[in-house]
Amino acid sequence: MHRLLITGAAGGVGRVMRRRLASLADILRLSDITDMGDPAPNEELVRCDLGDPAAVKALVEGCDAIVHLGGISGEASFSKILHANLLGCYNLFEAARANGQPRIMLASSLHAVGFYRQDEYLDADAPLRPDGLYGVSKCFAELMARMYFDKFGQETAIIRLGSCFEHPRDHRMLSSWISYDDFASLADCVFKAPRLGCPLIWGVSNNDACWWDNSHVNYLGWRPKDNAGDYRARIDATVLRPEPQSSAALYQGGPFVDKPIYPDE
Ligand code: NAI
Ligand code: 15L
Repeated sequence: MHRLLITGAAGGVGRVMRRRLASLADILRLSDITDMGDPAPNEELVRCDLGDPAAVKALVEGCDAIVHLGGISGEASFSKILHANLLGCYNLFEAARANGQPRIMLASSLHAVGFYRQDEYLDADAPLRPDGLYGVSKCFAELMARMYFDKFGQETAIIRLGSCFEHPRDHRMLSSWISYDDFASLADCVFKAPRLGCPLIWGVSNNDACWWDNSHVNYLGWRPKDNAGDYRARIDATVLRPEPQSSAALYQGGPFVDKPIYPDE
C-alpha cells in the first residue's frame, strides 16, 4: 500500500509498530497529540488531537489503511475518555467514511470483557462485560466498527488486545500477553487479506494458558508464534503471586475491576 496511518504513534505500542510496520507501506503517516521525534525519510509526522474533527479528517486524507492506537489507554475520568476515545473514535470513522473507507485495524481491549473470571473461556460472541469507563469506551469503539461495517461496508479488524508489552509482567499476563512480533504479524494478515469484513480478533499470543477462542478467524491465516509460558519461571521467581481472592487472580481485567470512577477535574 502507499500510505499507512498509525495513530497513537508516540505510545508504547505505537513506538514499536512505527518500526515493525514500516515495510507494509511506502509512507507511514504517524500521528499523536504529543511529540514523536524526528521523521525518517519514509515518514510523515502529524500532531493531531483525535477529538478535533477537522484535524482528523485532514489526517486521514490520502491514507490507504489505518492502525488506530491513539487514545486514553487506561482508566480515567469520563471527560478524558469522552474526548479521546468516544469523540476520537467517532471522528476517525467519519474521517474514514469521507476519505474512501481505508481499512482500519482498531485497538480494542480485554477490558471490554474484564469482568469475566479467569476460569471462563470466551469466544467472539461472549456478551460485553466492561470493567470500567475505559472498557466501556472500547465497547463503544467495537460497536462503532460494527455499525460502520453494516451501514457503509467499512472494513475494520477489531483487535481485542490482551497485554501488549515486550514480555508478560505478571501472572495474569501469562494468559493475556501478546508479543510485539505477533501484533505485527496480525497487522500483516489484516492488511493483506483479500476480504476482511469486520471480525473480532482476540489480540493474544500462542500462550500455554489462554482465555480466548480465535478459531472463527482462522481464515485470516494469522498464526501467533510467541508463548507467555516461556516466561512463567521468570514471573514465578520475580513477581509476587496475587492473593487467590484478589481481582488480579480472579478476573480477566485484573486490578481494573477495582478501580473507582475517577471524578472529572
Ligand atoms: P499508550 O497510552 O502508550 O499510547 C496511546 C497514545 O495515544 C499516546 O501516545 C497518547 O499521547 C495518544 N493520545 C491520547 N489522547 C490522544 C488524543 N486526544 N489525540 C491524539 N492522541 C492521543 O497506549 P499503548 O499501550 O500504546 O496502547 C495503544 C492502544 O492499544 C490504546 O488504544 C490502548 O487502549 C490499546 N490497548 C493496549 C494494550 C497494551 O497492553 N498496551 C492492551 C489493550 C488495549
Ligand atoms: C489495557 O487495555 C491497557 O491499555 C494496557 O496498558 C494494560 O493495562 C492492558 O490492558 C492489561 O490489562 O494488561
